[in-house]
Amino acid sequence: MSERAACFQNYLLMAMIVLIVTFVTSGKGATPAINLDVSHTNDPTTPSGLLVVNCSVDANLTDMVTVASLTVFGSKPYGNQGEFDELALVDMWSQSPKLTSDLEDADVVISGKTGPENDSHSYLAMSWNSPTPGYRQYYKCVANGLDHQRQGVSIATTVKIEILNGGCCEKMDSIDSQLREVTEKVGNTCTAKTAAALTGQVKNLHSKIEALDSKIEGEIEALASKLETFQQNQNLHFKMMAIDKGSFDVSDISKGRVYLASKAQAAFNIGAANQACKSSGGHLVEFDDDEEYQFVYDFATRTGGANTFWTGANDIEREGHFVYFNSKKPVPTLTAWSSGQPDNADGSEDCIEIRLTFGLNDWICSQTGKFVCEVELY
Ligand SMILES: *[C@@H]1O[C@H](CO)[C@@H](O)[C@H](O)[C@H]1NC(C)=O
Ligand SMILES: *[C@@H]1O[C@H](CO)[C@@H](O)[C@H](O)[C@H]1NC(C)=O
Ligand SMILES: *[C@@H]1O[C@H](CO)[C@@H](O)[C@H](O)[C@H]1NC(C)=O
Ligand SMILES: [Ca+2]
Ligand SMILES: [Ca+2]
Repeated sequence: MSERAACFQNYLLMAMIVLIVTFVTSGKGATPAINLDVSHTNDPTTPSGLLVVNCSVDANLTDMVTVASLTVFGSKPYGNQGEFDELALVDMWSQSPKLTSDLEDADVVISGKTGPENDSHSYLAMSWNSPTPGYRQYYKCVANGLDHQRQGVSIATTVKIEILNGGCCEKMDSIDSQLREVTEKVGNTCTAKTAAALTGQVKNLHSKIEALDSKIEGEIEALASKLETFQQNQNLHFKMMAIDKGSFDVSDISKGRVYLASKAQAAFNIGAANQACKSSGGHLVEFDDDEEYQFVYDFATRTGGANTFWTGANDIEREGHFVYFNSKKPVPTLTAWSSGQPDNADGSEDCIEIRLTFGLNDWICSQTGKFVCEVELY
């Protein structure tokens, strides 16, 4: 037994009769009186790894007013919690922390102190680099001292250090990359599914819109044609309204036109007749072709009341060159001419009549007859 140990034993024997041994476990109570901090880098066994074991006592929180000694133990390499080696010690007499066993050739930095009485900052700290792979899993700290009655008190705490094999960082990296892989897979699946669903919905919408479009187009076309018909009808209505029915007999509608035959027979005045036609929304008749001539001839025949029905065709301006009075357009070649006509008989036949008993003929412009107008309804 060393001189120091013997001294401490005497001190204890003098101070107390019963040695009360109390184990205070770390984490019990709000603030533990004895703290064993074991801090380390993720893997202290790596060459750059650092392990720090620090035991401290806050005397204010315990009955132990005097901390006589602090001892740190480590479980045996690969050993159980119950098998400890004493590693370091500090006591109130020497005040110089010491390693008490060989730590696998580790370069240990040790610090610490105890007391004086009522000092709340007793501690014993050890730190060293890269513990050997068979590092100690458990560390224990024991504080021996005296309480207010100068009775011997002992408190202790034990901690286990948890280090992932192969290094925490590598494990974390591996888990991280696995997570990322899963996330990507889930993400891709979700995206692909969502995209397919969305594409389907968009296509669906497209075809619905197209269907609607063509429906609307059809409806618009139908409406447009209805409107056109309506406008035509309205136009027709107005034009029919504008015809002086007291002065004219009105034909059926043919190709959007009606023909008017003056009710009165009178000496023909081509200008006045055209003006009368204009008053009813038209002009002296102008045949575009034989078909139109035929329609008017039939109308005149039905109307009757005269043999002569005057037209807008004449060669007043230039003999033999027939034009229409209103439009000045040349009269097209017609096969409807009565045989031998136009003949400009006596050199004075410059207006064209429909003679019911003879056919299309040039005759003297001032002769008595009815005249025929043409009204374009639409
Ligand atoms: C150990 O703990 C004491 C008290 O908390 C502190 O003063 C000291 O700096 C610590 N030592 C190390 C190496 O952490
Ligand atoms: C411990 O108690 C002493 C005396 O009452 C006081 O001065 C000191 O601040 C206390 N320490 C702590 C950490 O509470
Ligand atoms: C330590 O504290 C106790 C109780 O508070 C007191 O009786 C004693 O005198 C103190 N000792 C010193 C050295 O201050
Ligand atoms: Ca003539
Ligand atoms: Ca003639």
